[in-house]
Amino acid sequence: MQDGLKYSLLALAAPLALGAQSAGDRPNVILIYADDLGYGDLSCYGAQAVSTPNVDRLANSGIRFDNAYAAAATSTPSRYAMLTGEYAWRRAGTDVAAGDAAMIIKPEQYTLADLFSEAGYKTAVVGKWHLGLGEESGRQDWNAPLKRHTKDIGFDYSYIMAATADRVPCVFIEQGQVANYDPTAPISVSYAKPFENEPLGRDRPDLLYNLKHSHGHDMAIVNGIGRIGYMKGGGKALWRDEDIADSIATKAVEFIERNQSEPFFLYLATNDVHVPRFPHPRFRGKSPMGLRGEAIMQFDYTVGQVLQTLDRLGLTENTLIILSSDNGAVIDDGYADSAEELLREHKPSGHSRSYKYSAFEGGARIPALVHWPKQIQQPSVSHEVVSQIDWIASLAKLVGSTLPEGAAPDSRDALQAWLAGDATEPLYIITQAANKTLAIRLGDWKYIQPKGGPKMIPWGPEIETGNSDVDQLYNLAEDLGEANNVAEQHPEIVAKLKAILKSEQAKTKTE
Ligand code: NG6
Ligand code: CA
Repeated sequence: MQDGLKYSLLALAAPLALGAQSAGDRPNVILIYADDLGYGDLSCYGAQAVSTPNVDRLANSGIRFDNAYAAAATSTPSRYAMLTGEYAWRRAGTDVAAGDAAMIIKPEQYTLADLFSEAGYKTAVVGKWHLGLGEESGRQDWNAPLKRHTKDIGFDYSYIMAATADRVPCVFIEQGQVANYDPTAPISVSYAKPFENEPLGRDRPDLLYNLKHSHGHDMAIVNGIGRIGYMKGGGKALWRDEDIADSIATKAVEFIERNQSEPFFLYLATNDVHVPRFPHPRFRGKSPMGLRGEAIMQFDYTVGQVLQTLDRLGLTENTLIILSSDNGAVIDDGYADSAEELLREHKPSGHSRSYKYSAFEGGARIPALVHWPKQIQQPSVSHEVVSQIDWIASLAKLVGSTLPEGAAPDSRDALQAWLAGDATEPLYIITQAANKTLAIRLGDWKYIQPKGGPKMIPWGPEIETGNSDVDQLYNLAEDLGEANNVAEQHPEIVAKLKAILKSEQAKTKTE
């Protein structure tokens, strides 16, 4: 089922009247954006070892894409590209961000949130942010309102984690201030040096009572788990990892309830299934895959909370939900959570090669589901090659907006592909691996730029980078697993894809 390239199209919904919706008719839009959820991690994508009934409900009455891509194989560049419509490789400072990074998207940049805000939507981001906060890296005062945050780039409401659950500060930030702030425990954060008298994971394994690290993650200890970066204070504002998903779901549901009578845009970025995987006790022991399987179940539960809320408020019919992930799957990403040992037959990347970080398909090929009962009446599987980079231009068309000059430079209108599952013309898709290697997909062909360097990631996870000294060309229709490099047999296709990449790279303005 997963190598869908070979399957014929299922019945597609009747042609849609796409384009600007009349003002009173505009759908609510919810992006449910998972973290590190792989192509093969959902039952609607063929997973057997875990069941995801709420996500499957979207697939059963929406469009399921089997050739969808994030713009990058890690979080920060992927989210940057998705929210701005500009490839992250065009900009310095868009690699995986520390928890004390300054805001990577500048207030003057146009974002998906600006688009909806200007179109009269109420906008929110709830969950994992990972795009920096404040004006200056390492100089934020976490005990006061942040000088720059999500409201400066179009979000009316926010309840976010600054970076990731494995990076300090381990607190939620609501409307630009630490939520549940505890004045008795002022917060200090550093990525440069430890704080005196604060125990570190590398010295005090005895304090790591919830999860031990397998690589990295040996600095600050919060909730019995080692993190990246140093932190002091926080008190009652510190999150408990087992409650993160519920906090995110609650704030998302409250936002929907508050805005039920006007159009809203919700970017719901879950912490699941990123490390440290430490789901709520009610999921414990429920998956044969252990913590990683339980984190997938918890993700599905969050989706269920959203769907139940929409049903209860009568909003399901005219809410467009796009569910996807920021990058491909990863198994051991730095904590000894038995993900590797308990995997058995489960294939987090489906039949794709490699994982998160990689230039191979496991890096940026992601699940993607689109659900909008009012427009999409019949379920289908779409084989169109689609990318998140095109969301902003496509959604602009949907709400009848014109992007300002220079905004979202890499985003193209692919609304027909995203909402009807069939494209008028095939678009090429560029993806970026963790080492900045670029790959391009056009039709069945995928080309990976030559880049020297190790074949395996040298710093921790056992993952193939996709690096090679020579051109790589794969025919994904015949060889989804990227086993046979056919660059030498098809020099004309290599030349064509190289030329497209070259002209795209030439567009980058030097800062
Ligand atoms: C890596 C982390 C990994 C994860 C990743 C970013 C170590 C050893 N590994 O550096 O655990 O946090 O960065 O993941 O620190 S992402 O999905 O947010 O891009
Ligand atoms: Ca991620």
